[in-house]
Amino acid sequence: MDLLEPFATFIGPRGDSLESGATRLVRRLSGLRTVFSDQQACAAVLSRDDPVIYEVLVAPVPETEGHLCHGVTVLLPGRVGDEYFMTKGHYHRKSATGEVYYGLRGTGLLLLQTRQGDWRTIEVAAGTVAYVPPHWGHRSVNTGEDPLVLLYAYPGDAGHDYDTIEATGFARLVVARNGRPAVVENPRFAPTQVR
Ligand code: M6P
Ligand code: ZN
Repeated sequence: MDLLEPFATFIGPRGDSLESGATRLVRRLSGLRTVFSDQQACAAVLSRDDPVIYEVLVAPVPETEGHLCHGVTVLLPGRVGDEYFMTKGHYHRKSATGEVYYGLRGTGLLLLQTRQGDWRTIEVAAGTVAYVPPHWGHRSVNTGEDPLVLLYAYPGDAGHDYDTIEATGFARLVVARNGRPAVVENPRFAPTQVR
């Protein structure tokens, strides 16, 4: 039996420093071009700058069955056109696996959807414990003025399926309307055909 040494990671008061060998993934707008619906607005921002949209601090956990992958996402405030900053979003490669989020700071929405196009939102703020059940694709959206900081945990063998979201998009967009977040239909959404 392979025993992993128990460990803890330190999360600072701003939720932005996970130590103990955590890996930091930095996602900039240039790597998220297909995520935002307003391509003109995206190009306009990129002509000036390549802003960080979010960072994921990943605790050093093997991505295998039995483990619990966990870490912290720091999603910055901002918009591309009317659309709030958000994560790429994914289903789990092993679809029948869930995920838990715990809100540490900021405000936002979790956007959830099935492959058939059913969708839900969950409001998240400091103290929210949100559950993503198996089979639901998920994306985090920062609708506030501060970084949205979320702790997450999911089964080690879940894996990330980004291809489906790349192909279909999300059923709903989260946009600013009169300065407030609104969840609107995505005209380009193409749900996966049920085989
Ligand atoms: C959450 C978790 C991570 C994920 C991160 C960013 O914190 O689900 O596994 O990597 O969000 O989301 P994405 O990978 O979809 O860009
Ligand atoms: Zn996930």
